[in-house]
Amino acid sequence: MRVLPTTLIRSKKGLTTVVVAATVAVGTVASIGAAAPAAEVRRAEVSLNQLVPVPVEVRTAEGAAFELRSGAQIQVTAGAPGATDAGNYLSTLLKPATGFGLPVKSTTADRPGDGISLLLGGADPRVGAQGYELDVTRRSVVIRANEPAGLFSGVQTLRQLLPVRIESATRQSGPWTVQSGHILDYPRYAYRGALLDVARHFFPVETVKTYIDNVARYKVNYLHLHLTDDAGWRIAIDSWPKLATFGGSSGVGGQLPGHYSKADFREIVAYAAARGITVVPEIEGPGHSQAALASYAKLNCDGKAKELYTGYVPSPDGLLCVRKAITYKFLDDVIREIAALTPGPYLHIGSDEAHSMAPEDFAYYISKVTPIVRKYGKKLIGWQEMVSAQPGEAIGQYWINGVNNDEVAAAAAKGTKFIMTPADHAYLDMKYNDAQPAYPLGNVWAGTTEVDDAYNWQPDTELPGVDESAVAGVEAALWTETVFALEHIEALAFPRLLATAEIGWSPKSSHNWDAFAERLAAQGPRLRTARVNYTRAGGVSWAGCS
Ligand code: TNX
Repeated sequence: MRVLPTTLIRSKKGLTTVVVAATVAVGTVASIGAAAPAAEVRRAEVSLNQLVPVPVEVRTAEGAAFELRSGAQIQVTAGAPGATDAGNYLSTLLKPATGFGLPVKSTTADRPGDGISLLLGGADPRVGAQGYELDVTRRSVVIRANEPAGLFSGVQTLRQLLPVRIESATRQSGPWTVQSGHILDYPRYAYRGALLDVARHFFPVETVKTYIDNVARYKVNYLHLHLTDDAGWRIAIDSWPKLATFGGSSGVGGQLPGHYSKADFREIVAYAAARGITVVPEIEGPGHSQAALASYAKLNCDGKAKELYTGYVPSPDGLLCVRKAITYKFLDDVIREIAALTPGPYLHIGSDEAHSMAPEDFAYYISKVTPIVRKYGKKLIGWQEMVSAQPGEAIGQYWINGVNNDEVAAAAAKGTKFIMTPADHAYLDMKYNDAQPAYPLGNVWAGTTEVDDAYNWQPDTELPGVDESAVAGVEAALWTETVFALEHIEALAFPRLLATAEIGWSPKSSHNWDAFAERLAAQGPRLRTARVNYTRAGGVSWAGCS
C-alpha cells in the first residue's frame, strides 16, 4: 500500500483539477487449470468468432478441429528470415503449456503437409503488408502473408484460437485444438501503438519486456517509449553522460530512479522486433526537460543547473533555452545517438505543453529540431502542439481537445497525418471510475475511463477536420506519475488497451460495444492464465471467479 499526494494537474478543458490522495494496492493474480475431455472427433474449445481484435472475415467450417500434437513441425518459407522469426516466436509461445519442442523447418512447398505452416507470399492482395490469411483444417494450420508483419499477426490469432490453458507457464494437458475454418484479416491502420512512460518512474528491462509480450497479443505493432521528462532522463547518451547518471537519478516523488544503458535499450528493441513490434523513442522538448537542465548547467539560459524535479505536474522551469546554440548541439548529439540505436523509422520529439514559451520561440525550436531528425534518417513524430510550427513532413500525435483544434485541422487539410490518442478514451493512466475501491491508481484530469469509454470513439470523427485520410493510426498511452510497478501497469492497461487495439485493427463496420464486450469477457481467463493483472472492469460479464 502506498499513498500518493494530493496534487494539482491539467484538466480536459485546460483548467486545473484537484486529485485526491490515492491508496495504491497491488492486485493479485490467480491461475486456472482445466482438462479437455478426450473425444473421437475433436471439437475445438475456442470459436473463430472469439478474437480480439475481431478479424475482417471469418468463415467457420463444419467438422473436426485441427489438433496440435507433439510430433508436429512449424514449417516456414525457406530463405525468408522474417518467416523464421515468426516461426521461432510461435514455437516459443507454444512450448511451456504443451511441452512440445515444435521444430521450425524451412519449406519450399506452396502447400506443405500436416502441422503448422507460416508462408510468405501468395496471400490475397487485400491483406496488404500487415494482414494474413489463416486456413485451419483437421490436418493443418496455414498462415499466409505477404510480409513478415502479417505472419506475426497471424501467430497472435492462432494463439488466441488455442485453448485458454495454452497461456499457462507450466505444462498442461491437451488436446490442443483449433476450430476449422478460414480467416482473412488486415488492419484498418498501419500504426497501432502503446506508449509506456518510463520517465516519470523508471521500469526495468524485464518489466518493459513483459509489457511488450502482452500488448503484442492484440496486434499492437509500435512501442512508444517516453524516455525523457522533467522527473527523469532514462537513456544513456555517451556524449552527455550526466543526462542518465544524474538526470536519471530521481523520479516523480523521488521514487524509482534509473536509466537504460545502450545495451539495455538494444535488448528492448530486439525483444520487441522478435514479436513484430517496432520501438519509437521519444526525446521530449522544449518543455518537460528539467532532467536535462539539472544535468548540465550550460543548457540553462542563466548558466545555472536546475534542481532535480520530483513533481507530479509539468515543471514550470522545464523549458530548454531555445535561443542558445548549445541547445542544438545537445539535440544533435542526443538524436544522433538515439537514431543509431533505433532500427525503426520514427523518432518522437515530444513538444507538448510548452505553454509558457513565446510562440515564436517554440516555432524556432521546432524549425531547428526538424532537420536534425531528418539528417539522422528518421521520420519525426511530435505531439499536436507542433503541427503548425513545422513544415508538414511530420506525423502529429493528437491527445487533447480544445488546445489547437484549428491548427490540427489545418495541418490535416495540408496532408499531415495524425496518430490518435484522445486522452478521454486512450489514456490508460486515467482511473476507471471514482468509486472503485479496489482500484485506486490513476489520474482523472481527462475524466474517468471505463472500458466502454475506451471503446466508444472513432479516430476519423474524434476531431472535426481530421477524417479517415488524415489518420495514421491510434495509440494507447500509459503515463506513470501514479504507477510504481508492473502490477499497476497491467491493471491500468488491461483490459482498456484491448479497446484501442481493436479500434486500430478492426474494420469500422464491425464496431459494436455489445459484441466487443462479449469477446473481451473471453479474454479474461486467457489474461489470468497468462498472469496478467487485468482489471475486471465494469460493463463486461467476466467469466469465472476473480
Ligand atoms: C498529459 S500527453 C501529458 C503527459 C502526462 C499525462 C498524464 C501529453 C502529451 N502530456 O505529460 O503524463 O497528461 O495523464
